[in-house]
Amino acid sequence: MAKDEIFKSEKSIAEDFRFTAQVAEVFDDMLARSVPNYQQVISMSAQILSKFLKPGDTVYDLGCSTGATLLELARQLGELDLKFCGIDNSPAMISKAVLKAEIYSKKEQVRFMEQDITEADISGAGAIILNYTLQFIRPMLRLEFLKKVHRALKPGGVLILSEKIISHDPQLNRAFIDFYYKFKREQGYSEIEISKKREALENVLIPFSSAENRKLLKEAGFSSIEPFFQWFNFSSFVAVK
Ligand code: GEK
Repeated sequence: MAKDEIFKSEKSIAEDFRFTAQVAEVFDDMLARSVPNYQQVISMSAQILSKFLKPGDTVYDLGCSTGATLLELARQLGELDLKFCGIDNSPAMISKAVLKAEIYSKKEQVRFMEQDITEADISGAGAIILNYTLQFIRPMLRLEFLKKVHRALKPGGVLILSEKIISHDPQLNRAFIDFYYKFKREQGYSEIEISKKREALENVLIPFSSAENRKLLKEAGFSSIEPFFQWFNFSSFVAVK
């Protein structure tokens, strides 16, 4: 796996973060070292999906990046006869995802589409995964988008939503961010890399609080909503239609 050294160079220019070919190349390493408990959330999601899905159901992953989540879900839920579809608007991410599906011989079961998730046709979904991606959708558009996600699910279908979150309590917010930067240092990122990435994401990744995300899900129409995992400033919800 290529190592993420995007923000290592002293002279890398300050600009807003974008999902370019350079980022896609190192993205699996970036996620593994930047999202705490990434694999655990996927395995917990697989357990939830195995309870709610029926043979023939389709699982959509919106903002699928290089397909890591769907390919792992296809592996863990192999005996359930499910179909998987990943959607992302970064051409470089989708090319990587398609290549990985080929390498793991999963092309029949797992397909990938380059498209904007706010425009994609995802109707009739058994489950929708939206991991660390709603945070990149403009806040004003989030409710409308989640309503579309709700409409697209079959009755009884599930949404898995994972996000970076904030706390409106300044003391706890600061503490959780400090714990997160400690995690990143332990993953081998330097202070410079951490602060450059933070700057690049400043106007691009806009996190809500756990309560705000729950409220959005409720307003979008979901009846049962529960957080199933939280690590300081990262949280995952399951919501049932
Ligand atoms: C994972 N879920 O492995 N339409 C389509 N794709 C989008 C849009 C949009 N409007 N906005 C952002 N993206 C993955 C990780 S990464 C999270 C998701 C992160 C895509 C963008 O191209 C990128 O691949 C993904 O959303 C966000 O669990 O980088 O922090």
